[in-house]
Amino acid sequence: MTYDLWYWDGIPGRGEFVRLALEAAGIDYRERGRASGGGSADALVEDMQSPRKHPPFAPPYLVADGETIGQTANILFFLGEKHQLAPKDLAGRLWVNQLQLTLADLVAEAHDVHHPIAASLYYEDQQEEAKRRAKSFREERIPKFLGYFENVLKEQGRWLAGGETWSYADLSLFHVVDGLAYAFPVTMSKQSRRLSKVMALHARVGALPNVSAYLQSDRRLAFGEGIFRHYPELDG
Ligand SMILES: N[C@@H](CCC(=O)N[C@@H](CS)C(=O)NCC(=O)O)C(=O)O
Repeated sequence: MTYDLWYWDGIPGRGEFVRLALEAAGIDYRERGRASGGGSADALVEDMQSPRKHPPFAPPYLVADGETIGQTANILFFLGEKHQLAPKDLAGRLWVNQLQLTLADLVAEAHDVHHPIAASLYYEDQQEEAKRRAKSFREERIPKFLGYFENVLKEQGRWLAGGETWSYADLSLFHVVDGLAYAFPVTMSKQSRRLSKVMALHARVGALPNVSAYLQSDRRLAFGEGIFRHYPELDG
């Protein structure tokens, strides 16, 4: 079965967490909201409006065998179950979901740095608030979140859920580190010195053959106007 992934065209966005899991596991999927993937942005808007039993609130969502699954962490939970991208036991599955939800919190905060007042307003109209928000994000939140993942890796070893192989949470941490390094290069270059385990995991995920092939393909979109944005005045 080929999955349909629906997400906005032009940015990696939250769709990237799902895309990375599909790519790393070599699972067939179609990008239905992306022109180069055989879809279009118009198709996404239209599809969102079509009646369905379990409508998504926002993209990304995945259509699998007629079922629509929304919310990034929920989609990954589903893929984890179906394709063994997480431990088998309940405690391990909940642990990986917990890590994913923690990353989702971090992603939401990274977005709110450049849009602290409203997503519907231009950045320029909330730039002063963004600067204040960025200071606390840089100085308190990035160190707290990434320090947490560093400590988890100290306990677990090579992968966030322990064991010999990656889970979808490892892929997501990879993408968050990539996004933060793009948006906050100065901050991340300072932080990375105390994050040897996180940075090693980032390198390990990037070197997985399927991930590395994907990163070099035209399916991988560059950062830009999405969640992770680079405004030099917000970096430290
Ligand atoms: N909690 C959701 C957030 C989904 C979300 O915010 N999607 C964005 C794009 S990344 C969107 O299009 N939101 C529209 C809206 O919130 O109105 C998830 O993790 O999937």
